[in-house]
Amino acid sequence: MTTAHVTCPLCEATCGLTVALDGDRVTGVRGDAEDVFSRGYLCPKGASLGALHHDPDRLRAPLVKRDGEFAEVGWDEAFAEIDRRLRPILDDDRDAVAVYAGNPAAHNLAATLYGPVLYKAIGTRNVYTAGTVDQIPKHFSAGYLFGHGFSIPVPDLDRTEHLLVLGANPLVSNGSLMTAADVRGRLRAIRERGGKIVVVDPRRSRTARAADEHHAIRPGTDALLLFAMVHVLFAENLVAPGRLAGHVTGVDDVRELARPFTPEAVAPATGIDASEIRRMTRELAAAGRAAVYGRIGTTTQAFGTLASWLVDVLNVLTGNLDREGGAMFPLAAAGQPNSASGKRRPFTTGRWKTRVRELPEVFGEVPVATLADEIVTPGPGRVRALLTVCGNPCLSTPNAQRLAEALGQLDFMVSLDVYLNETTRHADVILPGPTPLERPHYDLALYQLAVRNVANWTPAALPSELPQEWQTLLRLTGIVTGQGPEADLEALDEFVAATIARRGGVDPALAGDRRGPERLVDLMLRGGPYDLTLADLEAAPHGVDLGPLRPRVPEILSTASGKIELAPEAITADVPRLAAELARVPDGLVLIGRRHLSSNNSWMHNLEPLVRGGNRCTVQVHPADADRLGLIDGGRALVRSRAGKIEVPVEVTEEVRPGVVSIPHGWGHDVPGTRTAVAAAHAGVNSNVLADEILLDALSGTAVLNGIPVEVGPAAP
Ligand SMILES: Nc1nc2c(c(=O)[nH]1)N[C@H]1C(S)=C(S)[C@@H](COP(=O)(O)OP(=O)(O)OC[C@H]3O[C@@H](n4cnc5c(=O)[nH]c(N)nc54)[C@H](O)[C@@H]3O)O[C@H]1N2
Ligand SMILES: Nc1nc2c(c(=O)[nH]1)N[C@H]1C(S)=C(S)[C@@H](COP(=O)(O)OP(=O)(O)OC[C@H]3O[C@@H](n4cnc5c(=O)[nH]c(N)nc54)[C@H](O)[C@@H]3O)O[C@H]1N2
Ligand code: SF4
Ligand SMILES: [Mo]
Repeated sequence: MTTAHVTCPLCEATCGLTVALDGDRVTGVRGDAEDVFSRGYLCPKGASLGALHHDPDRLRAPLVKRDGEFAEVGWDEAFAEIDRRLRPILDDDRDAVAVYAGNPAAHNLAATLYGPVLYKAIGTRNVYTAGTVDQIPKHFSAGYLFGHGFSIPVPDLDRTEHLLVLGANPLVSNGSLMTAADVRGRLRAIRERGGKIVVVDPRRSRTARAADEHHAIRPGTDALLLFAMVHVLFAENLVAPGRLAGHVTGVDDVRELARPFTPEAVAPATGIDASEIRRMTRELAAAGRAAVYGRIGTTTQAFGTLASWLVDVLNVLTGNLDREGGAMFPLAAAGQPNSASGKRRPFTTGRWKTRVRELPEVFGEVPVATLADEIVTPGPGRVRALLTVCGNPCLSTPNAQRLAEALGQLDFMVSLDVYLNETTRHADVILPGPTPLERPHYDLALYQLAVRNVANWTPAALPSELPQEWQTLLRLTGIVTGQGPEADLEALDEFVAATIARRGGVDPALAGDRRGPERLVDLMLRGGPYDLTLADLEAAPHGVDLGPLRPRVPEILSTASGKIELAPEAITADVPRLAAELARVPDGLVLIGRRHLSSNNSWMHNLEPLVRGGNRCTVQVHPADADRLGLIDGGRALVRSRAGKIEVPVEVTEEVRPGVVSIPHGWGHDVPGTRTAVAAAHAGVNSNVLADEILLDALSGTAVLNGIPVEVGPAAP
């Protein structure tokens, strides 16, 4: 019996886990009580790492499709097939090859480091990620406000006394754009020290139930509420940026922009009383240390960028940005933007536009909502090949049915994935990778959003029969750069290491014999702000605590002016569209999503321990709506939108507000040609058949996944 200490890579919380091993069998997974960040916390998903590792359906060899059937092949054969079929398309038009990188790519060290190398080598403008069904509005607003799309303030959970949460359910999601292992304990501690938690959410979520106060807002109207709060701050002389005053421009512009958004004006649309909005604002302003925090419910909606911007406008105007207990900028040990180069390249968006719908690029990518358009619309520049990396867009992106049909029109598709599932069944070649226990891990992306500065290195707990994904990604890089499947991977890796070393201002030779991600992380740590090396982290299996968040203004600011630019034109240009909402009388039902502690988007439903306990894929309907629509609890509903229709079991509950129905995403596993037996037996339905690819946040192109107009009625018997 041995034990291994690993950082869980399944969600953003980065819990430390202790894995008990008997040879190569996982016999148990516990929270690591000594982990400097998570202190023993774990959730059902982390506890299922062993089930994932041993899942018989998980792919253990490359698959190539021949005459419509997948066959297991050797790695050389798989790469030869890719070279043969992808090269002619690339030689003809680089943009004809699209990339879709999914959520686990951000939790996967190989994909984080070597994925972008490959995408750049392909040289396509058609880069799509799960970001445009997620957080791109926050990058957009952070980029313009602070100068870098990754300069995202996170609530200083451990010291705040007042937390205003909009559109997030961290007690279930375990936190997002807020890396906070054991968020449950951290939120409880806020209340134990006399602080207050206020939740704005159309659903009485688990977090709402645990809060002091819950406001059931109408979906998609957060920007109106937040603007009204800004209005009240100005109207009642509560604007107090404090230390930030000398570091902010645009405050007067914000005052003018907020003028029409009085509490009375926004009350009908938001469903929140004007007097409540005034009280919420006064309490926020009066709190010594407060943070406003918004997540999925505020980003994947019609005014995602405006809402994300206004969250930080409130933080700035109340003096809570960059203050202890407020919304602060983490300082990660590795990979922090700007840390060494110190160059100021003003943030910009729209450097290119998509071919069919002319949607602007943001943060180097374009909206996945238009991927199907790019495949099905003929003409020069049409997408003819697709590479997916850790993604399941057939379940996770809007008008999923149309996308699935579009994938059938591709000339070639490659997927890096651990399952043959709803998306990868469309691929011609599937390249599997090792499990989280078979690969090293360091949470490069998420430590940049952590509520406490920490660093934790995980060596591979078990050997893998499969190549590491960084090797697979480099081999693909060799292919797309014309060096063929036998390209010199050493030389390619040397090149990547030299680039990382230059960026960090360190000598690549310092990493000695290390290769692959080990070398890159070592170089990044050496170039980082704490003078750490990988050896330091290897000597600390429970992590290194680098202390609470510290103020970073003005050093963090990389805007053209060197200030926080509170009213950038690129954002305020969308305010008239929001103002038009004031006159709109809300009518009809709208659909929102929801998450469950035992789910992880679409892909962990093949693990028995996570799907036990009844069908979770139901449409939640308020009793008043159920009566009006003739729906009964346990019956079946037909839900339609412009994009499609699905049938789904009804759950009548007061958890959702009237006028709102909720269906979780990531289900619909009953399609033919997959190899996920457990998931197929717990299929559920695909809610993204209803999500409309036409409905986007205007600025960022992020899909509207919350607030989709729908009609609901009883399904035909
Ligand atoms: N309606 C609605 N839709 C949503 C959302 C919503 O709230 N409502 N949420 C959105 C959000 S926030 C996100 S992030 C997206 C997620 O969208 P996606 O990232 O497209 O979907 P996932 O379900 O995360 O699928 C991950 C895929 O990666 C594979 N995978 C897992 N681990 C590995 C690995 O180590 N290596 C490789 N190569 N593959 C791996 C899995 O088998 C699976 O196929 O969904 C979005 N869609
Ligand atoms: N257990 C579990 N954890 C996860 C995931 C998972 O699938 N399962 N997914 C991971 C991923 S990829 C992400 S991005 C994060 C997401 O992390 P969170 O954003 O915390 O996750 P959600 O549970 O989707 O919370 C969104 C909340 O917004 C509410 N909402 C919907 N529309 C609106 C609106 O218009 N306004 C407001 N104010 N609220 C609205 C919903 O009712 C819901 O409670 O979770 C991550 N963690
Ligand atoms: S909360 Fe997230 S990081 Fe922690 S055990 Fe669960 S899935 Fe893993
Ligand atoms: Mo996400």
